[in-house]
Amino acid sequence: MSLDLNALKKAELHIHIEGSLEPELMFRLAERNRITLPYDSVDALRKAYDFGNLQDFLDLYYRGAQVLLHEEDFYDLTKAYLDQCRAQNVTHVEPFFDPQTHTDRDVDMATVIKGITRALSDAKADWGLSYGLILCFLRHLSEEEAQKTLDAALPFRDHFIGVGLDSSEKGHPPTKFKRVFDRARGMGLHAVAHAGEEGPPEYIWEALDELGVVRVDHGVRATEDPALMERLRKDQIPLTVCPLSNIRLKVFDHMSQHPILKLLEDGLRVTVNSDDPAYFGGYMTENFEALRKDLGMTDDQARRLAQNGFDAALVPTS
Ligand code: ES4
Ligand code: ZN
Repeated sequence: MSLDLNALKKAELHIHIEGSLEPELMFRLAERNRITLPYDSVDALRKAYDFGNLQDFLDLYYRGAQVLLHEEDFYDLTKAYLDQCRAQNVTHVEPFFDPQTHTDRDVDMATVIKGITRALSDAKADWGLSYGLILCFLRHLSEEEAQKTLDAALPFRDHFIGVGLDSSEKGHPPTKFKRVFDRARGMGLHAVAHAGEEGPPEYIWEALDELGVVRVDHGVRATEDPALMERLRKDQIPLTVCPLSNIRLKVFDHMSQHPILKLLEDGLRVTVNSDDPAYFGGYMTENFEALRKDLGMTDDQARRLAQNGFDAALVPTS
């Protein structure tokens, strides 16, 4: 009998909470908030999830998030994700949220943060989840807008543990956000950033050396740069790799070409994550299952990948 990947205790370090919005909940919230979606049915919406690249996905992801208006909506979104975590033995999570996706639609920062954190703290009380929330800046917008976003979040400083950088990578290098990351780190926030998903290895160097990140989100294009591989290995910088995401967004043609096990066997601290599970075809267990099916991941490798998730956490895990 092989290892039960659902029963394996796991930690998730790369999940955009807005990316856990399942089509069924999107329709329910649209109805509750009297918003018309440009799709006739859940099935029609799911059929639209056929992406040529990251930008194709982001266009649908930002549109989907428009059904989120009230604190209760953010609570319901987060609760549904955490119910999945419980069912899949994901006992520690460090979710991202994208405040600008909401504040730019005149939804208050307080509404967003309170709804998300109430669901997280309920799960902690109900079943022992441990967590830390990470505020992400949208890199296709300006650094000035990122600074304003950090300002708006300051009344809720104790509700999040770090800052991240997401959205369209190409043409938006980490260096663009050096000053806001310096400021956030000065406030005791941890820094992480998406780098080397679609963007070049140079962006991973910049995230490390200019933004001071302690973890790299994706980072899979590091395989193109031997000196960078050595740096990541020597410093044991965690990579939050998202296998199903990388296939759905055509970073690699097929899972059999995914470098995650090569990275692991080269001694890098790699972790498995779902990224945007409602859009990419699965949560944590499905990501682990895909590695077994298409890459021949062994039980020992699965255990090491899962343990890396806990070792790479930014706050104490349960
Ligand atoms: C994202 Cl897969 C991915 N990459 C960059 N930004 C994102 N936001 C949500 N999912
Ligand atoms: Zn991501």
